[in-house]
Amino acid sequence: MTGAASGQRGFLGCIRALRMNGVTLDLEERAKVTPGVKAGCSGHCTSYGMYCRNGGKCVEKYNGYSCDCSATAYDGPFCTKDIGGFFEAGTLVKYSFGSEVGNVAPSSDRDAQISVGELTPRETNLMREDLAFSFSTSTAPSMLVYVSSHTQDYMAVVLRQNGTLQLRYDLGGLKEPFVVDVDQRNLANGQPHTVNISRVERSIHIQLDHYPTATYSLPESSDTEFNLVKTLFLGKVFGNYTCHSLPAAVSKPSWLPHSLGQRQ
Ligand SMILES: [Ca+2]
Repeated sequence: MTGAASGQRGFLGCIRALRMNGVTLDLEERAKVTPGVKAGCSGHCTSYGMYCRNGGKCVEKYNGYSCDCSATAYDGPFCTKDIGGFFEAGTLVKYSFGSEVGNVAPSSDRDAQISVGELTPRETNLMREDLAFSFSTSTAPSMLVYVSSHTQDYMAVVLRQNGTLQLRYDLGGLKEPFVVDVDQRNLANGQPHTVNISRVERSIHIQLDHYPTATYSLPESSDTEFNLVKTLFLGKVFGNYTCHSLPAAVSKPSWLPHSLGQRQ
């Protein structure tokens, strides 16, 4: 049953299977004779919800529906419009978490800084992260995402020299960062690729494009907390006096010096 009593902001949605004191009340009969209430629980989303794409949520409206794209990386009436940025070589975008709010990065680089501090507590210690993005490039090695912290903890997603995807986690406790070489596909082929990474404590799930999700586990000795998350970089790591731009940085095994976290 859809609809609402006219003249006031009431319930919008469907009520079904109404019972009181063990008696089923005939809602459909009553709906037919009540203005604004229709029999059946179809609504608009049942018929048209599939037009909300990319995980957009169909929202019932009084005279139709709309797509809520807020939990997706898309925009537009049907969540089909890509929200993305084209990066020229050496450029970066950074999102600062927590205490970096309002700070402006040195302007020597063409970079954009967007503060998302309001979204996270001032001191952010994460037991879990979810990260999803799409990219296309013909250039490898490249740094896709790097998340720094006020500690030595970091995570990074890079394309290696041969175009394969690599995930690096250092949450402390390990001599070397935990490295996952996702698979042998060359992703620097100009085609769009989708990456989904989620970590819950030691357990890491990575899904690449439509391939099955692969699961990895941080070693026992690894810390499970991503402490004092600071900045998310796309495209390049940027410090006050040093630019850890690619490709040089990625091609070295120790491309992220441990002191980097403190320096930027
Ligand atoms: Ca840690």
